[in-house]
Amino acid sequence: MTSVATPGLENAPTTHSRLLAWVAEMAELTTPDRVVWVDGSDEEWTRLTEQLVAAGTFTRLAAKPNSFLAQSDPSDVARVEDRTYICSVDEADAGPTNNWMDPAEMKSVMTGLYRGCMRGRTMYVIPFCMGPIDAESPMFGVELTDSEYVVVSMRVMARIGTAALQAMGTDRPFVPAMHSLGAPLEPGQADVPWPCSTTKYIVQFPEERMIWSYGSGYGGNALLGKKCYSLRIASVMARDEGWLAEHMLILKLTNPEGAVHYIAAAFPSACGKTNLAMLEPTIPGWKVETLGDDIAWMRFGEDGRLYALNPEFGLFGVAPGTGWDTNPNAMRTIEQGNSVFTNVALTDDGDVWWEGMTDEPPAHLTDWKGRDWTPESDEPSSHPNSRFCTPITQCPILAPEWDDPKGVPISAILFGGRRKTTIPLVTQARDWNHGVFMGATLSSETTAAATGAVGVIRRDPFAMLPFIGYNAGDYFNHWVETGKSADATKLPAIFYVNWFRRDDEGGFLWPGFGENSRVLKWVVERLEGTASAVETPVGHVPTADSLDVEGLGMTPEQVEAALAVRPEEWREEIPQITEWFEKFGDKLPTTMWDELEILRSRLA
Ligand code: SAT
Ligand code: MN
Repeated sequence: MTSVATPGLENAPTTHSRLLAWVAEMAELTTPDRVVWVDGSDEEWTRLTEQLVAAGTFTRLAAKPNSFLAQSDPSDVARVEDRTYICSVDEADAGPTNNWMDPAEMKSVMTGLYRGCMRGRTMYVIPFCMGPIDAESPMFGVELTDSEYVVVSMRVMARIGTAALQAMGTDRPFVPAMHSLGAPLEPGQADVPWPCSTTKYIVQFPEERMIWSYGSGYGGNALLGKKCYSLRIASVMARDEGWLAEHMLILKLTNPEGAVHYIAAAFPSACGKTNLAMLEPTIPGWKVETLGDDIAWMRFGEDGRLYALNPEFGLFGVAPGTGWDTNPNAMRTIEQGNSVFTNVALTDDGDVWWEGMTDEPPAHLTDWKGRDWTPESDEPSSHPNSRFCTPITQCPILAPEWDDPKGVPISAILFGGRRKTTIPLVTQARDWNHGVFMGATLSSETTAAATGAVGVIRRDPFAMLPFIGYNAGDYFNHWVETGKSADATKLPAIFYVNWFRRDDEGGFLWPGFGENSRVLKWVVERLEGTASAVETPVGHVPTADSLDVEGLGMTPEQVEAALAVRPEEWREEIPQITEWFEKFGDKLPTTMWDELEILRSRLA
């Protein structure tokens, strides 16, 4: 315990001894002025949001109930993948796709940074649970943070506070998740609206199931229940325990006859997961309901099927491009308020606006950097990775079973990326291993969700490149083994989709958004054995007449171009895939080389 007791440390609302010892240890290291145990109540939300308004971090929106705009430091706007580490004991366990440092060395570096880093600030203790608290084995975590923005955002994104703390009892395991902005305040020093540090570390210790984050207040770097726990740490737990932690949306699709299928889909950040999860079908009689838009935990049920659960409680969606035309259900979700918007523009009547929300921009805005903005301005009003953070329970098409601790049985898994060429609109894998090959070789043009160049093609296996908490070769093998352990007739069918293919003039070949329901329809009809397909070297692609394009106004040539498998384009992929696979050495399952050989010979 601290020698001079930190206020708030003594009267903790728990007797969980490991938790108490850890909080005391971290308070002693970081020396906050006080410790506050977060209860998750409305009163606490009101107090903290008022504090954030007073600090200049938040602007209260006059036009949306209980909603706020945050403008971050312009340098702290996205995940920092080059500062993200998997500190496994053995470097080989981090693999070629993660940054690695020896855990003892990392702890020594970060202990130096953490020493005194909460001076002049409050340390908040946020007990949380990813997934329902009434699950058989609830997945607890506790985040320590000196950021009120993080506390408020975590309340939207996860089940936090007293209910989680009580369920942890006196001794249940939890993931310790330590976070600091790295911006201590000296006595009398004025604070800035968005404190952060130029030094940033986002660190996972997989063996200890522990997270240490420093220097950033932005979403994926600071809301530690999300990517750090629910993907990086959970993927390690999943490997050890025989389940899957994936970067996937979950949706429920009901056909005109009333038959229900649940679909999970993996796309890289900022490639339309939220839009697909909330899609409004354009084809009559079909219905989509939402269960999750970012993360799926999948376990086998007693019936041998794979069941998916969304561990989150809110949506942290990309704002630009979200509008009444493209995603009306997201608009209806945020309209109800209770939301935090980060790095979007402010309208003169106290509402938010961003590119793509409406066809016509308002005549005047305050942009995300706080400057006057008009349609003539050179820069967009909102940062391309600006976000809305909103309760999922406000989604008007939320499926009632979304928080069933059992999850929902998955019929199909889609993988997708953003590719201008080569990848057809939709392809069905021949079998599980071929589907794993599709996932392992998934590629996409980079987006603004991470700092760095935008539009560069990179391999993003299973859309998990920045989120696999261990060696990606072992991760591919875990997928292969998952297939082997299961009854093949009960496994989800796997598909590869690409909404982003372009024609020679650079225009999109497929209209996307609500029209993607036509692809979902084909997927379901494949499951039911009623849609036909052509067998191509890369898998089963719809025959021209099996994809419902009625009323779309596409010419047969356009449909053909969207579905085309061009051997010359695929032959260019082979050396790239070979080079990609070689990175993993003997960690790559031989079945992946076998699949590549099948592709090569089918193309010959
Ligand atoms: O920034 S987050 O990691 O929360 C969102 C994303 O990149 O998918
Ligand atoms: Mn994501």
